[in-house]
Amino acid sequence: MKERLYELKQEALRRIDEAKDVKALNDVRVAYLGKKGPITEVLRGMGALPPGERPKIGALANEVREVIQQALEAKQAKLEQEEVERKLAAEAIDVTLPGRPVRLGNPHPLTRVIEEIEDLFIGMGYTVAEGPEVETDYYNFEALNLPKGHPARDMQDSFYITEEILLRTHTSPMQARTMEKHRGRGPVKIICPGKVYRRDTDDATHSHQFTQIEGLVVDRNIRMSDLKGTLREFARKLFGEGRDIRFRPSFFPFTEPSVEVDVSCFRCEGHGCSVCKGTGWIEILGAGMVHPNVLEMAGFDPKTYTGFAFGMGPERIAMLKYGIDDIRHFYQNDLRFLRQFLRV
Ligand code: FA5
Repeated sequence: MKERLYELKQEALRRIDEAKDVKALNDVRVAYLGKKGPITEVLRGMGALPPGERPKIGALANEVREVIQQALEAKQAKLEQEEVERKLAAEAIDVTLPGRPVRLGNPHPLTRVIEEIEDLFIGMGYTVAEGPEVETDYYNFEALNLPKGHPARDMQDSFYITEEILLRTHTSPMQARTMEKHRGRGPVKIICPGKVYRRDTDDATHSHQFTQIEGLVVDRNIRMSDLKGTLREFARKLFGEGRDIRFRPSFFPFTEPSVEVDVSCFRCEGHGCSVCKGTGWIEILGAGMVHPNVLEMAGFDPKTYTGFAFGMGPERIAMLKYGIDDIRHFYQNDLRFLRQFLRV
């Protein structure tokens, strides 16, 4: 029996030594020290020994069990330590490695132009107002002196949702909405940027969805000269000092008189080039003095109050400013186009 115990000890120590992980070690523990293991079996068979032998064999069996137990614990500690070291090695951070560059997003060129125009007017004391893109026929047309059936409605081909609701065709409904909020009392001084929709066929200069910025000033004694001074200031800040503007007679049902506004060509200084089609002038927006009917419908007394309004298309302005030849570039999200406007 002594030999059997000796053999068991050697065998167990070898298998402990060979165990590659905690699971294998556990298998060895169960195999040698478990209730059905060989050492327990040896102890059970002691009854067959002469009584003088029993204490010696019992002590030896306990000693073997103790040795195996200790070897198991030592190996377990070693395996755990190795595991920690493996993890540390795997998760080590090399602080000398150069960082991965973070690719920053950048404002869309159109957003930049809109923000630039907003800042410019905020600097002149305007506040920014925003209104709904899904608009009622009343605010989009009727409150702007365009009753149902008015032929000038054809100037803006519309996307109707119901007979009374449509996608706004311009930002001018914000004139009526803002004045109504002021309940007949000036001053009103706002700009309103936002998306607008028209059933226009897409081409290099037209889109069915585009943006506009509306401006509205209503107070006592507002004159056409105030409109001209404001727009001249705007043109100089946006296109450079030395720019001039000119008014050409036009027609909008909500302004009287109405004008188209041109800026002197910034490419050729007014001599004539391909940008200004040889005229020396570039059209940038529509404007005029708020029609008395519009003031009245929004609750303002046209005998006391006058006002001016203007509406521009930031896409067209951005195209001029940056020499972009096709409006569709703004909506196609081609990174080759957008990356040309990275802010540095
Ligand atoms: C208007 O929409 C008027 N509401 C502007 C206005 C406001 C006049 C206040 C008087 C007082 P118009 O239809 O011209 O006007 O459009 C204004 C600007 O929107 C144009 O100068 C142009 O820059 C831009 N625009 C018009 N249609 C399109 C289109 N399909 N695609 C891109 N830009 C367009």
